Amino acid sequence: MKLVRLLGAVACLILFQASAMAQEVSLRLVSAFPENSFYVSHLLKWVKSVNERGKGVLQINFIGGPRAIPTFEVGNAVKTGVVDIAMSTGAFYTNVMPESDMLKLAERSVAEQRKNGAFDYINKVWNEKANMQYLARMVESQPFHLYLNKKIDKPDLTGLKIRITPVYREFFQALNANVVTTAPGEVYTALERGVVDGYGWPIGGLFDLNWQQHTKFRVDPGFYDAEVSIIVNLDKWKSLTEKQRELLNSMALELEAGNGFWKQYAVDEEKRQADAGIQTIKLDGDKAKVFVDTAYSVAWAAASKASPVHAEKLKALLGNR
Ligand code: 173
Repeated sequence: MKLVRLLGAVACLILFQASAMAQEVSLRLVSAFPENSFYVSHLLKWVKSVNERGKGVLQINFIGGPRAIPTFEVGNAVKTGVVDIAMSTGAFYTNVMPESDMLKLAERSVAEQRKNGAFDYINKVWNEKANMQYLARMVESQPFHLYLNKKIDKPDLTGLKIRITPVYREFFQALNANVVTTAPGEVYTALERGVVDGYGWPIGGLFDLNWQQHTKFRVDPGFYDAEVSIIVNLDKWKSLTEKQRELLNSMALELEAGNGFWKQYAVDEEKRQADAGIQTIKLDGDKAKVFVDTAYSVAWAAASKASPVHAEKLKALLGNR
């Protein structure tokens, strides 16, 4: 009799475990940024807490960086469900929709975007055009800069070849640059071989891939705001239970609540660049204003041309000029 009871208990336990496991979903995550970038370490800290909090509910399984899915293919991989979830920036998936690159133009924090309807509007567009749920913006307060190996004394890049992504295209072309698009993973070699005279990148992260070894100047001021976000395949998102979606949403808010971190990171990285011997080319006063105004005006003009209705709406919701 005792044995029967024991067997019964064991059977119950197995059934209970099996049903708990059946409810736990595992999401496949990739990063469009290289695995050794700081963004990925930041992401993996978050994944760790999701997995701790999500025991029996939801787990995230990090597959890898661009070696798993090349940088500019990550957007399509999320759209089609080849992967469930990704960390990327809009500039890497303009091949999915042109609107993706507009988030760099945000002059309001993601906390404000959640309050004023921008976040919902982004999700409407991302749902409809990219089959994606826009889960969280995990990088803010990281202006982009132009980095150079040749000295300039005015904002004119005539005769210079500059590495870009869609982030910088219109702006650097407006400054007369010749441009070449590459993923972050190819910048080091392009610099080392002298294929490019400079590149666009945010204030932070140069050291992750050793670009400081081949960087002489940073042009100030910076412009726009680097956007790095977490996107989820919409079919996968819809297939989740209420509890699983709630977990991801609350973890997204927790991640964004830590975004103040990036302000100090910007200060630290600026100092680190100076310590590494990177000199600043500082455009002052009017020149600085024209530089930044041009950056925004050419980018919004390109956005309006590519997607007039969404650009106008996003400009009203994200912009501040
Ligand atoms: O320069 C880039 O590769 C780029 O577009 C980007 C966007 C956001 C953060 C870092 C880089």
